[in-house]
Amino acid sequence: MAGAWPVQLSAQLQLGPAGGPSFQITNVQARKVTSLNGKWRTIVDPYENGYYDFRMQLSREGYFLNLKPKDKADRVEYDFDSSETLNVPGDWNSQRDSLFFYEGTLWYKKSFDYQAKPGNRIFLHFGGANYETIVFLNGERLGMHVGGFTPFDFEITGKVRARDNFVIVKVDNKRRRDGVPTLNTDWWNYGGLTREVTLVEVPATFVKDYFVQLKKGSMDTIAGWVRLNGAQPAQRVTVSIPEAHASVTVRTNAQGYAAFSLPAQLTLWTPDNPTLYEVRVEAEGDSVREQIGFRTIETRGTEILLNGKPLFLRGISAHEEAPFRAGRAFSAEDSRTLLGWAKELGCNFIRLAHYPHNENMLREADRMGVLVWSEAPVYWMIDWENPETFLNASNQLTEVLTRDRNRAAIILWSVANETPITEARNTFLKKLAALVKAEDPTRLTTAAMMHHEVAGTTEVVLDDPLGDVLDVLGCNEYLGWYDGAPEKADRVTWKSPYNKPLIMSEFGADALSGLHGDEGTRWTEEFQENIYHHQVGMLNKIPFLRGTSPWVLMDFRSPRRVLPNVQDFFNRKGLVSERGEKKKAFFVLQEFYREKARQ
Ligand code: GCB
Repeated sequence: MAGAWPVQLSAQLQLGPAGGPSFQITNVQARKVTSLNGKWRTIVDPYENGYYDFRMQLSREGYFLNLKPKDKADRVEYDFDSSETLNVPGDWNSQRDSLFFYEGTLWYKKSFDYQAKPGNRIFLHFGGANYETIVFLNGERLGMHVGGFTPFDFEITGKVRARDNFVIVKVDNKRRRDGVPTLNTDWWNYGGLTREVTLVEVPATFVKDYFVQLKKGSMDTIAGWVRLNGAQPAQRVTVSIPEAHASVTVRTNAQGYAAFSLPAQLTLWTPDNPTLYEVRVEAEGDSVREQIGFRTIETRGTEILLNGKPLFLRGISAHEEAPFRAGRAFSAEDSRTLLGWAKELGCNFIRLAHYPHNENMLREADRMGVLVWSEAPVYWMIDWENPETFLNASNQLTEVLTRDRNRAAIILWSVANETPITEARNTFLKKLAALVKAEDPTRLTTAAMMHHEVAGTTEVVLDDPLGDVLDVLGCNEYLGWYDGAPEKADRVTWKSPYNKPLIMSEFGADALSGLHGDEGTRWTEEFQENIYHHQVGMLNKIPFLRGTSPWVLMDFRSPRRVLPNVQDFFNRKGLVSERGEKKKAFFVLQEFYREKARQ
């Protein structure tokens, strides 16, 4: 193919899993943004023909070039502009029947004009794309991101034109053994540009990031920091909370960083009274505002204390699955529906399994007063020995921490779910937990771990060595479903060598909404209801139990769930069906939580 070759071949072939950029603008919605949501042209490319040639070298006719025939004899074997469209944000699987099971590469293209204010900087922002994303603007490669659930940005200052820009995105959701998550999960591997895409325009030096939360152990002092990015990193920056008559001015250093401390008399954020304050961060040439809540969270022995008071976490686990239309959830409305059901259950807490959910969810949780467990997609079997896999996991965790560290709702960072106890895994997860603590000393760490029975006794023990470094123990158990009969729960006694609070992070049973029978008939609502009755009896007897988040709020799609006429590719452990119907067990949990709230 003749003509200018706009990209370097060698730079193209970065195939490693941990190519994520560290650059991330926070609180994007408070900036000057232009949405690129809507219909994008798409090409399905299972053989990656738009990327590699027949020698597996970067193709010189790649789709990222958006070639057009130069004359009537010219051969170009693709055409975005007459290809089918998909909506962004949105997974591809639920939008087109032929993509239902698709796992591979799909190309997206969008054209746009853009007039930037001279001197300003422009970024192309992705709220999330699953799983590996390579982004091109006007034929030039901007970079790659790995990980399906966290935001990323590419600077396009000086690259974006007033007219006829085309952004082309290669999204590949093939599962990988060394990926995070890895090959096997129990949820649908929804692919594509699953979250919003925007252009963000900021001043030459701008407020990139800040941490504004109560100082650990204090209820009247905010301790935080601000980070500027740009050519003039040293500036005066004022952080203020007008409603609380609190303000402090600091000077950022040559790296654009300044720490600050700010005394403030605040009404603390609680689930019953989720007070948010407008916080302003004003540098010399840029300012950002955000609604932020303030609360403390700590443990004392087996207690969890919110604002110094013991608390029971009346929770529920949830996937990022869209109510009523099955697919990846992404909107504020989706979040409000899911959190609304949780509130109806009597919840003050939600476990957002098994990966970072979209930002709307966290913002709505802040507003609606629902405490949050946020989780890294380190699930089941990960390539524990692989340093690239560790980098990948820590990168994804850092990205979600960066996005959400000002959300009062988040009290727990979970590093993993149901991972096997081995030396390599212990090292991997202890390192991840340490990273979280270093990044965010104000919140608690946890993980959903496993338990075991002591032979010849009725004792069930949670003694995973990971518990040593975590603040709160999480445990998944399926007594009555995968593990014995429902009555087994009546007999067991729970033990743990740790003087730490326990959250029963999962228990439950499948039931097809509307399927009825006696309580001994599997898949019926009555079977599920019965398991919940036995669970409640058992949970009430665990002295160090400080929370529950049963599995799961709503039925969700999973390729592992194949039983015809019952599962039909849905995990049916929801207390609510994907059509919003409440099952009988919903009301058992609701009653348990009413009782807990009364205590
Ligand atoms: C688990 C997993 C969860 C599954 C659930 C189940 O332990 O953590 O992701 O969906 O069990 O339904 O088997």
